[in-house]
Amino acid sequence: MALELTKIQDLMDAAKSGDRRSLSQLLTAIQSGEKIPETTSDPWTLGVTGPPGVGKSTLIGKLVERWKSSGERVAILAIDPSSPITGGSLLADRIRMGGHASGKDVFLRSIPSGKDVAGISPFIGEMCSILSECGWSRIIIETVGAGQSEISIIAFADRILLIDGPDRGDIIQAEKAGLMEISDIIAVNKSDLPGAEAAAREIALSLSLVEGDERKVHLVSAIEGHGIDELIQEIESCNLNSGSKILRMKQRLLSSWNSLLTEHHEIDTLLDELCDGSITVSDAIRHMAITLEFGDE
Ligand SMILES: Nc1nc2c(ncn2[C@@H]2O[C@H](COP(=O)(O)OP(=O)(O)OP(=O)(O)O)[C@@H](O)[C@H]2O)c(=O)[nH]1
Ligand SMILES: [Mg+2]
Repeated sequence: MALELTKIQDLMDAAKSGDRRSLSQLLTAIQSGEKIPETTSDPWTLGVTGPPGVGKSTLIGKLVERWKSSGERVAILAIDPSSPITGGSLLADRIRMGGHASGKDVFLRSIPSGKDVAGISPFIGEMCSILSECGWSRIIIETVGAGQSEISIIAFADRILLIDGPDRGDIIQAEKAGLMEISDIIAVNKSDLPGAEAAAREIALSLSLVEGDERKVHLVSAIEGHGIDELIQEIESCNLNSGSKILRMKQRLLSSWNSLLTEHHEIDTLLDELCDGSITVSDAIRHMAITLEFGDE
């Protein structure tokens, strides 16, 4: 059910003065497609992605610890494709992030996506804006980098950290998913395990083959806390206008465009007509482009 505008405004006011319940309700409203008034805030966002189990949440726990101690307020949006329901995954994420993922300066939201990971992406930008408006100065988006749809989410972050593991399979998976290209910062985690150094060397070698690619590979251990300071320094000084910006913008445009098309009021009719052969795909696209609704614009 749609929330009234005054109710949304009340939630915004309460969330801004620190009420977490109101903030959660606002995020839920955004996720269910409610239109929230635009904000003027400029969110600080970091996407953290990488193959399953490489230590993303553990490493985020370390980043949160450092940022908390320097006075930042950290919000984490953990996109969880394995969980179809809210709640269950939250506890697991908190545990993985360690004791730092709690307290008044941390806000953790698990977003269960089930199979429809790409369906989440249109809302991520808006969620980040609201979080920033409510005083969260560091916003982290964690996705399991397993496929194209996760890229559409992570592209809403202004800087992207790719975490790899010591296994060759992890690196191949990250490359296949196109994560290498879109990432600004690359780290190999689990440096306490054999194989991590070789993995970092291998990635550095493949980057060195691309002219103009100056990214270096950080070797870190989230468990032992090694390499975290250097990694944070690079995250903080990341050039937001690097080569990956155009890829991010392209992804943002594509996901917003996709959601406009899939929410088109005549989509079902057009699909039926495509099925019975009375129109072609080009006809459908032309029709949708002409009749798209762009709100007030
Ligand atoms: N040896 C070692 N193990 C680590 C390190 N970081 C994380 N782990 C372990 O790796 C496992 C997975 O860690 P998570 O932080 O849950 O990894 P993740 O990438 O967030 O996992 P998903 O969200 O399920 O994709 C856990 O058992 C961690 O304890 C590390 O630096 N060294
Ligand atoms: Mg995780």
